[in-house]
This record gives sequence, C-alpha cells and structure tokens, in this order.
Amino acid sequence: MFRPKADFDFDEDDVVATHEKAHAAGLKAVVVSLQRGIGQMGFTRTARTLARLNQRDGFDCPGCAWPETPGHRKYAEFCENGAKAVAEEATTRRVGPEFFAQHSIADLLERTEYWLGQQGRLTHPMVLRDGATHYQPISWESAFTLIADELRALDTPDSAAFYTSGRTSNEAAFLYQLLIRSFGTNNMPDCSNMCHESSGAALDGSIGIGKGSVSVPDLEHADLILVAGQNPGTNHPRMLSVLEKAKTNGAKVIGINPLPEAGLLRFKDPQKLHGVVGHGIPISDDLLQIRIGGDQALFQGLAKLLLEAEDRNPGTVLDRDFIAKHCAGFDEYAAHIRGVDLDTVLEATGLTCRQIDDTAAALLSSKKTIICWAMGLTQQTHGVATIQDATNLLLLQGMIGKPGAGVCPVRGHSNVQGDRTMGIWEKMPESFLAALDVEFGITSPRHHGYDAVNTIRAMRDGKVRVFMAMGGNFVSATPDTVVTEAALRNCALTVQVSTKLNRSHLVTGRTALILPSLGRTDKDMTGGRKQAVTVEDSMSVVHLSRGRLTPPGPEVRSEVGIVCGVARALFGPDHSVPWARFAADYDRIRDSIARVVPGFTDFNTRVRQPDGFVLPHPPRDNREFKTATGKANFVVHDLHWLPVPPGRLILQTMRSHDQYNTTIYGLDDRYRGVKGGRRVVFCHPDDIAAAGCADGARVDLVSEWTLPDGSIQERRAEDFRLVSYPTPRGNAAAYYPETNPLIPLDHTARKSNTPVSKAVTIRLERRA
Ligand SMILES: Nc1nc2c(c(=O)[nH]1)N[C@H]1C(S)=C(S)[C@@H](COP(=O)(O)OP(=O)(O)OC[C@H]3O[C@@H](n4cnc5c(=O)[nH]c(N)nc54)[C@H](O)[C@@H]3O)O[C@H]1N2
Ligand SMILES: Nc1nc2c(c(=O)[nH]1)N[C@H]1C(S)=C(S)[C@@H](COP(=O)(O)OP(=O)(O)OC[C@H]3O[C@@H](n4cnc5c(=O)[nH]c(N)nc54)[C@H](O)[C@@H]3O)O[C@H]1N2
Ligand SMILES: [Mo]
Repeated sequence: MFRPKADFDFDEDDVVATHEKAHAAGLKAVVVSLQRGIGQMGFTRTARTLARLNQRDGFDCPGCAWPETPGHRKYAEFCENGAKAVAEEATTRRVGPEFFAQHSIADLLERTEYWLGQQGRLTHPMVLRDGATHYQPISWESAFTLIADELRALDTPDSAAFYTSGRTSNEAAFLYQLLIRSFGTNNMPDCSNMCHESSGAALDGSIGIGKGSVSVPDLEHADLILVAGQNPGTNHPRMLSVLEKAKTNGAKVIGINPLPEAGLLRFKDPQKLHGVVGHGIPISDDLLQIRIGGDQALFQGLAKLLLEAEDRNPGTVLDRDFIAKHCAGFDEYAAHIRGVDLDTVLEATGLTCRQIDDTAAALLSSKKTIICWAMGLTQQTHGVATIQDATNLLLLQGMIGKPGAGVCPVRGHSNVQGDRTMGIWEKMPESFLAALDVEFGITSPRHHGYDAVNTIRAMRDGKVRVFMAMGGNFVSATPDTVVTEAALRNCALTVQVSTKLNRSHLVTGRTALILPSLGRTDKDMTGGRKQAVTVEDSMSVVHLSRGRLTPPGPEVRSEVGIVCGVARALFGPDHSVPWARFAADYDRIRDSIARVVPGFTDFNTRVRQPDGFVLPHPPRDNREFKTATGKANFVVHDLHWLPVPPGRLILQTMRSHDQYNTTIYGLDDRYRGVKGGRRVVFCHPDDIAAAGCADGARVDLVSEWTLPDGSIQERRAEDFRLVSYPTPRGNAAAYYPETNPLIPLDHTARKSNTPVSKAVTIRLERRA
C-alpha cells in the first residue's frame, strides 16, 4: 500500500531514468488511483469519493476541463490523475494554527512545493502581520475588515489586482468580478492569461468566439483528428477513451509533438477488460515529432499542399461554397500561402517531405477533421498566429459548423472556461459591462485592467499595492520567479483564498492573509442550506456540482461566502448588490447570471436537467461568425519559427505525470520513465554529447535573453540531471514550476501576452 515518506526531501542522486517504454493508463493507473486515495484519506472515504466523481448527482472533477460524455456517464468516470486531484483535496491531513505556530515563514520558505502541498488542508483564517515571523489566527470578521481598510486606503482602485485560478465555480467567479468592478477596477489577472489566452485571442479574431466548436460526439465521429501540443495521457486522460472510440469508428489520429508522449502512442482503457490486460491499442496512426515552435510552418505547409491539390483537381479539395458564403480574406490568404517555401517548412518542423505529404493526404481524404491543441501551441511567441493558421487550414475545407469537424482547444483547469464566461477578464466587452450595470445599479470601470504579466510589472513598479488571489499559486505559476517574488514583496497586502498551503503564502506583502476555502468535493452549507455550484467544461456544457464530504473544519468557508464577506466589509450593508441574499441562496446568484450573461436564460431550471445544458456557439450552431467582417476570417500571418542558435537549446517547460500545475503529487513521471526526482532535463543524445556531457550528468540551465540594446541577460536554474531522450535535436524539456526562474517576464506571446513557457533559449553548463 502507498505509504507517504516521512521526509519528502529527496536527493537528486536518487533520480532514475528507466527509459522504459510506456503506454498510458491500464491496470497500473487504477492501482495508483486507489493508493493515492487511501494514503491521503483512508479506504472508506476513497471509495465514497471516487464513486461521486463526475456523476450526475456528484461533483465535477477538479482535475481537468475535459467533458463527460453526455448520457453515457459510467459508474466510475474518473482517471488516475483525476483521482490524484481528488485525493489532494479530500485528504484528512490538516494545516491549522498549531502548524503555523510550529513553522516560521523562514522555515517554510526552505521547503519544496511538494512538501508544502503534502501537509494537508488549511483550516483557519491566518494573518502574517508586518514584521512577524509566523502566521497567527485571525477571525473572519477582522480579516474582512483588514482587507476593506487596505483597499479603501489606496489612491485609486487600480492599485489593487485580483487573481483567479480556474477552479472557482461560476457563482463565486460571477460574484468576485462583481465585487472587483463595484470597487472600481478591471485588474483581473487569471490563470487563463498563462494558459489558453492565445486560443481565445486567435479564435475570437478568426471565428468570432474564443471557445472550441466541437462536442464529444463530434470527436467520436470525426474522420481525422490532429492532436497538437498536448499530452492527453497525463493531462486529459479521459480524452483517450474518446479518441479510442473515434478510432473504433474509423478515425485517423495524428499526434504532433516534439516528444513521443505515452498517451499519443498507446492507450489501455482501465474501464475495459482489454485495457487492463495486453498492450493497449495504438492511438496515433502517425506521430509527427515536430521541432518546438514549428507548428505554424506545418499548418501553412499543409495549406499549400491543399491549394496545390485543388489546382490539380479543381473543385475536389476546397469547400468553395463555404468559403464564398461564410469566409472573408480567402484570396489574400491563398496568395500568401502559395508563397510559402516548403524547404523552410521542412527546416522549421524538422519533419520529412513524406510525413508532410502523408498528413496532407489524410486531410484530403477526410470529410470531417478536428484539430485539438493545448499548451504546446498557446505558450509560444507566435501562438496566436499558429492557432489562426490551424483555423485557416480547417476553413479551407469548410471544417467548422458541421458534425464531426471543428476547432478543439483543450482547456486546463476544470472551470477556467466558465470563469471567463462569468466575466473574469481584464477586458470584458461593453455589452457585458452594460448588462452588469443595469442589473446591479453600479458603474463598472470601462478602461482595461492588468493581465497576469502586467500585474507583475505593476507590483514591481509600485503601482499595485494590494493583491488578492481566488485560488491558485501565483508566485510559482508565473514566469521570472525572482522578479515576481520581489514584486509581491513590494505590496502592502497580499491575500490568498486557498485550499492547500503553497509558496504564494510565503512570499507576501507587508501584511498577508490566508483565507481557507472549501473545494469541489466539500459539502457547502453556506447560509445554513445545502448549496450546489455550476461549472462549464471545455465544450461549453454547463452542469451542477455538489460536494459531499465533510469540510476540513468548521471555520472553512465557501468562496461565495468569502467574496460576500469582503463585500460587506467594503461596501457596508446598504450596497446596491444584495450580497447577503446571494450568500444565503446560490439560486439567487444564478437568477442574476441569467439576466447578465448571454446563453443563461432559465439557468436554474436548465442546469438541473440530467446533463446540464450547452451554451450557444454561433459558428457551431449556425455557421454564424460574429467577427468584425461578419464572416469567418482567413487571417494572414508571416511565418515564424525557432532556429536554434549554435551551442544553445530551445527549452519547453511542461508537466510530469505526477503533478497538477504547481501541486506536486509525487516525484515520478511514469510514462516518461523517470523516478524519484523532478530536476531533470530531457535532451537529445547528440546534444548531450555536444555539450561534452554524458547521460545522467548534472548541469545548470542558463537562459539567455536579448535586451532591446542587444545585450544578453542571463537567468539560472541549478542542478538538473541530463536525461537522454527522443526529443528533436536542439530541443530540450524540463518540468515547471522549477524552471520558471528561467523565463523572462517580457518573453510573452504576441497579442495574448501569454508567457512563452514552451520556448526558452538556454545553454547547458556542466557542474563541477
Ligand atoms: N494531471 C494533470 N492534469 C492537468 C494539469 C496538470 O498539471 N496535471 N494541468 C491542467 C492545465 S491548467 C492545463 S492548461 C492542461 C495542460 O495540458 P498540456 O498542454 O498537455 O500540458 P503540458 O505538460 O504543458 O504539455 C504540453 C505538450 O506540448 C508539447 N509541446 C511543447 N512544445 C511544443 C511545440 O512547439 N509544438 C507542439 N506541437 N507540441 C509542443 C509537449 O511535448 C507536451 O506534450 O492540463 C490540465 N490537466
Ligand atoms: N513554466 C510554466 N509555467 C506555467 C505553465 C507551464 O506550462 N509552464 N502553465 C501555466 C498554466 S496552463 C496555468 S493554468 C497556470 C496555473 O496556475 P494556478 O492556477 O495559479 O496554479 P495551481 O498550481 O493550479 O494552483 C494550486 C493552488 O490552488 C489552490 N486551490 C486548489 N483548489 C482550490 C479551490 O477549489 N479553491 C481555492 N480557493 N483554491 C484552490 C490550492 O491552494 C493550490 O495550492 O500555470 C501556468 N504556468
Ligand atoms: Mo492551464
């Protein structure tokens, strides 16, 4: 049985790269799920909790935003990593006042994120006063007053910033943005800024809505699915069952990834017998091991091959009707694509002519194509352009707004998409703000606020003095750790609404608060009655989520309760927003959402239908495109790719199989054959040799960033083990958050301002 080690500090000498071949899921995944559960919460609670995961009357899995298959929920629709996410939250370990009395901030700053997360659930509101060495308990009322006093003391509301991580429910998110806008700012950095912002920006410009256009049945009935820049075996394991079903129905799946990720190779569905025995079924028909940053070139190259095929056999390739009726900008785009040089495409992608021809052939013979993607595409300098070029490719064949075809950005956090729908965005459109003002008699500020990167700049420059976070781990999730830590320490007050301890509780403003909140699995009795919340998945399905477990302690409050508490202290009892009524009954929040947010009419009734309801998506529903041209836009982009400077590598920072973002579950990465440590860097054997090193040697990673004046700025992350790995030459990979100190704050994607976490220029330095 799983026994947590008494001491979680590990020695990097213990790291073993087994290089064993792996397939995703299978029996081992079931065993690991149960072990993690039992280790954290005992047998009965494990069985009860896992049985409620993603069921109609249960709670939404806090793991990822992958949807449930409508009408087909199995008894145990969970995956190994969903079970780990639940075990983290449903743990019976506790972090209360005694813990904080025992551990000073200085002591806790020495611990790893892994150790911090393993200590258990936060149970009491705590305050770190100016100059204090330890957190001390504080009452809820005093905490709310402290926040209100600091906010009122600011010169302008724009000196405060309010972060949101993507687990926050629709109800809490809606009230949170209402609090922030009532206070007078749009400074709403969120995890989406670091995640799918590039997808939102790209799709908004191309098809007039920043969300994906496909459903689970679409995937199941597609002819061709491209999975680009995504590691579903680890990060969206339930997607594999859908891909398997699609394959059974005859679909071809092509993985596009620098790494041969296990989930893209073979998959054993643990919920089926053949999944538990044998070697699993192959998922990808082809795996294109592309160079980091080469995807835009691939999509442009494929478009060129389609245009040439159309020239050879006019009327057989392009969907001329669709283009004429629904698209703008085709001629300009076609002219641009004809000028694309295929040799450049080969160099940028590192792929062979044969691979690109075969992929073009797959597109030519498909009547229903879907492109799925995640962070490998979004966290690139040219992420927005890459995604628009993927969309252009689909538009050529009319692959949007018909069954089995479309765009599929695969979201991260379980309600990150819903938080945006609810108004968590530093630049919500006028229509939303106007409706909010009418509903509540407030005047929302109209000037745009700070996103995540701009919030860090503003804190660094002393412009933001109060920082509040609704969940997440801002200091570890953001780039340029040294700069970000200094920026946070520059604040007068930092407030963290959290379920678990993390580094953001330790790198603080002059005064700091920890406000313990309920998670998805906990029973929510706010206002003395059983409350349910709602979430929106990656495919725009909104459904209810009800936690069943006894909360970690009587002091722990819901996020809704906490927002309403801050609001009462800040605005007094006579505010035009009925905060107390909202806290007493979440149905009343949903009534207001129904009047403010498009698509939520009859919210309370429709969300109680068995599978919830699907939000409108004009391109998917009626091929209606609410862009400036009123059409789906072919957007022309110059080709960008990432030549590797001599003696340097392009580093991508990614997740292991044993983490949830900054929450570290364990030190193994089973599917990539790494055991016992996280400070590893995966490199091509020839690059290891070229650096004069051997597999297993210890190196420092030094990133190089060219400043506007041409000088080079260096950043350093020390002591990583080299792991010889099948990544393209010149490309390397290592885990986040350990590598965030290497990413310059200014290294962001054009248009979306997303940190470029997947392409950092580094060199390896041998350690003595
Ligand atoms: N268990 C678990 N589940 C999670 C999370 C977690 O941490 N743990 N996080 C959640 C969140 S918030 C998110 S956003 C998602 C993230 O889900 P993913 O996007 O799958 O996460 P990453 O680990 O960042 O993986 C990026 C993938 O892109 C590939 N890649 C890197 N650069 C490139 C490139 O230039 N081109 C191409 N084609 N591929 C590239 C990498 O090799 C890797 O396979 O998962 C969500 N689900
Ligand atoms: N280098 C690099 N950096 C990255 C990425 C990358 O690929 N590479 N990925 C980026 C991406 S895609 C994302 S989404 C961000 C993630 O950024 P965040 O969302 O900020 O980070 P998480 O690690 O998911 O946050 C974990 C913390 O959330 C709190 N928490 C968990 N559940 C709840 C809840 O229900 N309520 C409340 N109030 N708190 C809760 C717990 O205290 C836990 O410690 O990181 C980004 N940073
Ligand atoms: Mo994410």
